[in-house]
Parts: sequence; C-alpha cells; structure tokens
Amino acid sequence: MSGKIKGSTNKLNTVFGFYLLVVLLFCVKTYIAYQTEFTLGAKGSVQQFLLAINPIPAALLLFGIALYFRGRLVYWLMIVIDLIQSIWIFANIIYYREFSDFLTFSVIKGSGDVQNNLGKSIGQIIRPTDFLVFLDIIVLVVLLLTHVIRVDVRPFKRRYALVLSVLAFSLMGAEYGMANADRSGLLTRTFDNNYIVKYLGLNEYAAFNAYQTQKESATRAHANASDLTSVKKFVNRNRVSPNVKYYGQAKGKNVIIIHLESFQQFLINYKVDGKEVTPNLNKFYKNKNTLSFDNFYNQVAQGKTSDAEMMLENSLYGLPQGSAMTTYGTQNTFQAAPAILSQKGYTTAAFHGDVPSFWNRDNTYKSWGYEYFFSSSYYKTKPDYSVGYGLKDKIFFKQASQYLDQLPQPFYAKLITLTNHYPYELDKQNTDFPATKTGDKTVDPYVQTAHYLDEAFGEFLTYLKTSGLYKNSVIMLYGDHYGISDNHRAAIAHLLGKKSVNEYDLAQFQKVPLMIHSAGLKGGIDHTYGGEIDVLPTLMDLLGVKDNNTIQFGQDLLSNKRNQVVAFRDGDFVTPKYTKVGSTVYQTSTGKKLTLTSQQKKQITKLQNYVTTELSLSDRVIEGDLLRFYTPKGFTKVNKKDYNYKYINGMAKLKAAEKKYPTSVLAKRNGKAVPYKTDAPELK
Ligand code: GP9
Ligand code: MN
Repeated sequence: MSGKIKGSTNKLNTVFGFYLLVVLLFCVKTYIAYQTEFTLGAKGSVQQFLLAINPIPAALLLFGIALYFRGRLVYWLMIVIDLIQSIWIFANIIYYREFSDFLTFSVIKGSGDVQNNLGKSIGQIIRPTDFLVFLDIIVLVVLLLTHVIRVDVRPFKRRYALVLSVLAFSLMGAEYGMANADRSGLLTRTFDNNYIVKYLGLNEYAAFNAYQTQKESATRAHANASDLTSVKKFVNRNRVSPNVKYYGQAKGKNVIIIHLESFQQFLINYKVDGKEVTPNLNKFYKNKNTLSFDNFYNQVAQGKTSDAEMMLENSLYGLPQGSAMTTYGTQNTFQAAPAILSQKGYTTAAFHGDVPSFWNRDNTYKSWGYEYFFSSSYYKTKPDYSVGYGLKDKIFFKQASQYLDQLPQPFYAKLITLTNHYPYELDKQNTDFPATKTGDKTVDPYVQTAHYLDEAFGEFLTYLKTSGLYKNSVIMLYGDHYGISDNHRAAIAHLLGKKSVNEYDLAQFQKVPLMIHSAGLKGGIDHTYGGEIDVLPTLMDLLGVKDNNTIQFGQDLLSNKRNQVVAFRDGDFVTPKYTKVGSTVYQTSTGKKLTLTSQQKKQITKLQNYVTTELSLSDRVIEGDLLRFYTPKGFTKVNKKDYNYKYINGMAKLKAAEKKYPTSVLAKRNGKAVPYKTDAPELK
C-alpha cells in the first residue's frame, strides 16, 4: 500500500505529473460547478458528454503555458493560472445566482450604465460554500509547501510543451465541431451564453465574449454624432402622416401583445382533413373590430425571435449576422416601445416561459425600459409543464394572467409563446389534431403545435373577456417568423397544393399574421404591403403618441401615404408590384417572372437603392450605438440601473405599485382573482 502511495507521489514529483494533477482537479471542480451552480440544460448524450469534457482542452492549454518556463516558477505559474480561472468561476457563480446568466465583459467594465446593481447586494448573494472553488488551490499549495509534492527543477522540454498546446487546440476544434453539429450557428447566431458554456466551456465563453465586446466597442468608438445626420435625413424623408381615421383611436388603452411563435399566415383558415387548424385565431382574424393584414411579412435574419422583437419594439432591423439583442442589447441606447409608453404612464411587462438569458433578453429588456420581465422563475413548473424551450402555452398563459391581473393600468404587456417551435413536439395528451401528410417529418407536426397554440390563445381570450381587459385593451397578435424553412420545398408545395414552389412562392411564404383588435375599432382585412418594421409606428399612431421626431425605419401601416416596400434582411424585397429575389424580378400579383422593360429596370434600381440604404442606415444606428447621441424631445433616456427582474424584486415592486396605483384588474375586483379556464391536462 505504502509502496503504491510512494509510486504515485513519485509521478507527482515530476513537472508533467503535477501538471496533470492540476488539470484534473481543475476540470473536476469546473464540472461540479456546472452541475450545482448553473442551469445549463444539457439534454441528451452528446450535450452531456460535451459538458463533461469541455473544461479539458482549455485547462490543458492554459496550464500548459507554465510548461514553457523553468524551475520553481513553473509550479507557481500553474497556481496563479489556477487562481485566475477560479476567480472567473467564482465571479460567475455569484453573478449567475442573481441574474441566471454569465458575466459579460461589458458588465465588468461597467462602462455606461450596465453595471446591473451587483455591488449593492453582493453580501447577500455570497455563500460560504462558494469559496470551495479555491479548495484545490489551497490543497496544492499546502502539498508543495510541506514538500509532500516535491518541485522538479529539471526543465520540461519545450517541444513537449508545444505538443500539448497543439493537442489542446485540436481538442478545442474537435469539441467545437461536435457542438456545432448539435447546435448549428452556435457562435454565429449567438443565442444564449448558457449555450456557449454548455457546449464549449467557461473559458471559451470568456474568450468569445471578450472578442464580441471588443468588436462591439470598436464600432461604437468609431461612430460619432454626425453619423446621425444621414439617418435623420432618411427617416424624416420617409416618415408618413398618420391616417386621421385611426390616429389616437386606442388612446389610453392597455396594450396586450401576443407573440405567436413560428406562426405563418398560411395557417389562417388552413384546413387539415376538413378541420380548421386555428379556429380561434380565424375568428379573431375576421372579427369586426380586428384590423388584419394579409400582406404582412416577417423580416428576420439569424436572430429569428430576437430580430422580430427588435423590429416590433424599436422599428430597427436585426443585423445581417447574429442577433442584435445579444451583441448590442446590453450596452446600446434604445428608444423602445416600453420606454416610450412607460414615460406616458404605462406599466410595462414582458412574459416568457423560458430562461431570461435566451437572446440576452435579461439585459436587453432593461435597455428597452421594461419594468417587469416575468421569465421562467416566475412560473410554477413540473416536469410535464414544459416542452422544448419552456412552458407549454396553455400553462404559460394561465400563470401569466395572474401577473397581468396585478399590473397597474394602463399597461403594455408582451407575451411570448413557445410551444409552436421547431421541432414541433408535443406529448400525446395534448395532441388532438391530425398531422399533415407531406411525408416530411419536420413539417408534418407543425399544424399540431399550431393548433395547440390556437387553443391556448382561445383560453386566454376567454380570460381577457372575463377580466374585462378585452374591452379596454388593444390586443395585438403577430407571427414572429417562418416555422417551415426554405429547405422543405417539397413539403411546402404539398401544403400549398402546388406541384412545386419557386423563389417567388418562398418569398410569399414569409407572410405572417398581424392582427390588431380594439373594441370599437373599424376592423377588416387590410391588403397593404408591410412588415415587422412597420408595427411600432402603427401602434403609436393608434395610441395617439406623437412620433414626429423618433428614429424609426417603419411606416404606419394605416397611413395612406406609405410606400409599401417590404425589405428582407438579405436585400431582396416585395412591393405590391414586384417581388425581387436575387437577380430575378416577379410580378407580385401573378408570380410571373418579368423580363424588365427599361422603365421597370429604373423602378427596380430605385427600389433597391431604398432598401439597401434603409438596411445599412439601420445597421449603422445599432452598430454605432447612434441613439446615444440623440434623445427625442419629450423622451427621457432609459437608466438600466433602475431595473431588476429577479423574482423577489419583481414581486416587491408589484406589491408597492399595487398600493400606489390601485388600478390593476385585481384591485378593481377588490382582490378577487379572475377565474381562468383551461383544459390543460397537466393541471387537472
Ligand atoms: C426562446 C424563443 C425561441 O426563448 O424565443 O427563439 P427562436 O428560436 O424562435 O428565435
Ligand atoms: Mn421565434
């Protein structure tokens, strides 16, 4: 036995032995932290495997730096490197406990106003056990000082050090390859910091975030106030006067926005086996007080949902690559709908049954001036309450309604649904609708989750009527983006009852619903051509909020003077006359491919110019953070420090608001809860 111990300490008495011990201890503790301190949501064997091994490559690489040095220094360098990495883990544990997200360098730099108020409460967040992160370092130091492990002063061959560095990089590459195969676009689309840590590791996350922050500050540093001149010129030239018939028609009403996940326009009135997929939405679509738009397009790029949110609430485009919310949401200055309306006396709240870090909502919503963000921690959950990204819609709406009831009125509330999300999975007990029979496994269950979403909406609508909110609110519904991507051409053709589909059909397939309902509003199907960029000015005009000095790229959909040019993020566009895809132009009304006359060519060039200018100016606003140079009259700059979305803070804030402004649904009913009917089997 003692021989065995001796043998193993003997190995530890070499530089390489010590290095392996340090790496091993570090990887084990990182893995323990992953499992106990963070909610990374590793599902399935690939993700579990990557989570377990992801600390190894960076540890080999970073501790390997010490191997290029000589003598005792090698040992102490490893200890210092360990200490630095452990401080990073430690800081993230504490930050995560408060914000359910990882630290970013912009938060650390605290430049501007993104500090997130951590200093205030750090004493309350820290637990004595957090210091266990440093345990292995203490043990190693003691072992070295007591000479249980003896320092080996023989030089470690640089050649071997190099081999180890190369090995570490190759492992990182292999790991990235596996990660990207499981979640494509991991780094280009930048969904969620949790994903990067889950797939690649805490150190890789640090490196990636440092790179992103650097890139973002560089564009910001290069921009200056004069860059706004051309933006203002463009925006002012294209601002349209509102329609007097609609302007201010919904003044003072609540706004309830329902974000219909992956919901396409073709689903409206669509039937499978003679049954309507979305009977509740169809009825709402035709309601005499609903304005429904049937030529309304999604304009998102890689940022998908986050691009839709960016356009809807800022009238700024998402970026050509990645998500503007993740890259610029934390630092930038915005003049978003929640901020505008909260300064007009509205309570503002976002609801979503997913973790707050997805699409960096937890930080971006602060920049947008959302007072409340009711994300996953606000909802009771059981294993069968969730599917895919989070809460099932029926359960989500029911629980969200309890918070909605408590919001002082008027309020601006956005509810983001989830269940109708790729890969459209739903348990048997919730599936009561036939799948389509295109033979494409990805596409066929789409109508089933859409049907579920429709039922959930139906239940929520009943609640809105019971609570009285139906009468004094603008209820706006929109589909955020396509649910069936262009890769499924054969299935799309099948769904549309066509032999095949071409580029024109696919462009038209980007239509999503937009419905705006308000009691007393003159409704109807409006055929104007528009897109997500146009929603904010439309809503503001309906609410009678003057916007003649804002930086918004859209045009009020109800204005008679709008230009009806729908820009797609790749520079293609649709107008009532033309649908331009790549170098081909189709006639929008017929889908016929056009051989352009010189007159038409001129028109297309002009339209293309407009689209390209619009997109690039919008990018300039976001990438240069240009809104920091301009505060419209009557608008106060948002102070991100005012917001904290943690459950206890949110609840305390609600309580205080309730006392000060007893105008919530609940207060008006003297505290009597609004009954909510749902047939969700999980709640029975
Ligand atoms: C996640 C949800 C999905 O919280 O909003 O985003 P998507 O994948 O549709 O962009
Ligand atoms: Mn989405």
